[in-house]
Amino acid sequence: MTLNKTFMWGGASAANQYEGGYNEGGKGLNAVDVLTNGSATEPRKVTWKMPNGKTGATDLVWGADYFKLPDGAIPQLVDDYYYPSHQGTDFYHHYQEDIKYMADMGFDVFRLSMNWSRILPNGDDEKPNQEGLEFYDKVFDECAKYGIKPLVTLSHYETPLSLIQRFGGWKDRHLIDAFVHYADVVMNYYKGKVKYWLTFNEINAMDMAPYMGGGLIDGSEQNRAQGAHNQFVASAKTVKLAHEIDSDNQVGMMLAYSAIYPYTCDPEDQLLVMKAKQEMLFYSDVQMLGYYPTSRLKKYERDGIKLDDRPEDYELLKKYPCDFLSFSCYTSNVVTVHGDDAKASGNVSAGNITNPYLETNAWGWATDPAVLRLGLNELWERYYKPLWVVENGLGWSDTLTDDNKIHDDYRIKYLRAQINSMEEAVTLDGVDLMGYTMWSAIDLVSNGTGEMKKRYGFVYVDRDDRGNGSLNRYPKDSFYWYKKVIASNGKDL
Ligand code: BGP
Repeated sequence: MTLNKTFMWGGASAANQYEGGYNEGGKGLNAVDVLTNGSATEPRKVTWKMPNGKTGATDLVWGADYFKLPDGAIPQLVDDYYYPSHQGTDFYHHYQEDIKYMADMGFDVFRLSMNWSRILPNGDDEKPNQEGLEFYDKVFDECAKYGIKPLVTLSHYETPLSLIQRFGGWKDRHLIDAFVHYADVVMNYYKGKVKYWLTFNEINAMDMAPYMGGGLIDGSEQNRAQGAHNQFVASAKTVKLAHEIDSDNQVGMMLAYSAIYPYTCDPEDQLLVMKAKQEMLFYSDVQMLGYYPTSRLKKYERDGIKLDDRPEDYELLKKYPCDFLSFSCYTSNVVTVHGDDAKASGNVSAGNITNPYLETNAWGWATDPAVLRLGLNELWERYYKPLWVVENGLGWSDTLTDDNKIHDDYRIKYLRAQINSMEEAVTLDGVDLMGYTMWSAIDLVSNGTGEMKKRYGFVYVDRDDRGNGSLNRYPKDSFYWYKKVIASNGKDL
């Protein structure tokens, strides 16, 4: 298998899970800063306060199609709760050490997100926070020292809390202007240092977790539709701006991709697959093709959804699609109308249909060796625009041995199959693939649960689910394996 010489290998992260320093250097709070930790079986919660002083916390359930805080509840920090994002795994104070580890593995690229509220503490401040700008400047200089290119996500679930408190999140068009102003500030400040940008992490999270994806405190279908529309317009304006600021800039969209299989060959199961794909690919259709797919317009018509839109929105969408499509891909999912049969055959876990041909991890995620080839082909043949795998990895509860080693052969096995599948899409099918950033470069807290025990990194961080630990770093066995993979440009798996 041969990948192009320009193929970029690396690893990924997100500020809200990794950075910490949540109240340092003038940073404002973001959406995730008011999320408690959960567990494999217990959801994370959004904490809030009522005008009368009453406080509480509401479940944040992934996959729920409706999420709403009690009337009048405003998300904010509340005493007596533990918030995993506040410390993350402390990249804020460990960035030099961590980037050195990345350099040792031979990274070409490091994907990180910028904490919007570190730059603009309230999300829409006219003047940026200089200390925040300087922090990322040091990070990019450190990357440059080793020839590592940054891939920057502008918003990875880090909607500034103040925008949520004042506007109810992305349902308000004010957020379009706030976001474009933020993009303008950072793209000018880091001109020449950052060339690859992503707008919204997993933009379809708007449907899957509206608080996380859209800062929505009321995740009704109407608000999700408006939130998505506003993000599309913000994305198009950002593409325009990025190209004006520096013709070298490339802006990608980011989709949460999963392959979807029918449990049986019953045509009804095929229709479920089709509908699930329409839900997911609506987001990439708008940003890569420049228009709404008719299936979504019909759905809005049926459901009585009315968008607060302008004719110029659609001109922008058409004129400024994204330069490339990046996506996360961990697993495949199964759908069926024959839930009872699946149950009787033992193919249901935690309410989801499981695939009898695949193994799952402790969180019920199937490890699917074909998923990247399938996904890459599907997205390539739909858009014929460059692709980038920006998240793929295995969450596992690693054990640190007495001599500070982590023998994560299960992760190596998973990644070997994934990279092989990805390389087949390139070499056998001709997919144009820019790079691969494994999730995650260094251990960080889980997005879905806030747990620390669901680890993904090549480097172990000594920190537990309640934030105890030395924060010392230890390379895992997969660290040395990945170094070989990169050195051989994917040949030595
Ligand atoms: C994606 C997110 C990441 C990341 C990953 C793994 O949805 O973009 O932020 O965390 O999933 O998920 P988890 O941490 O829940 O295992």
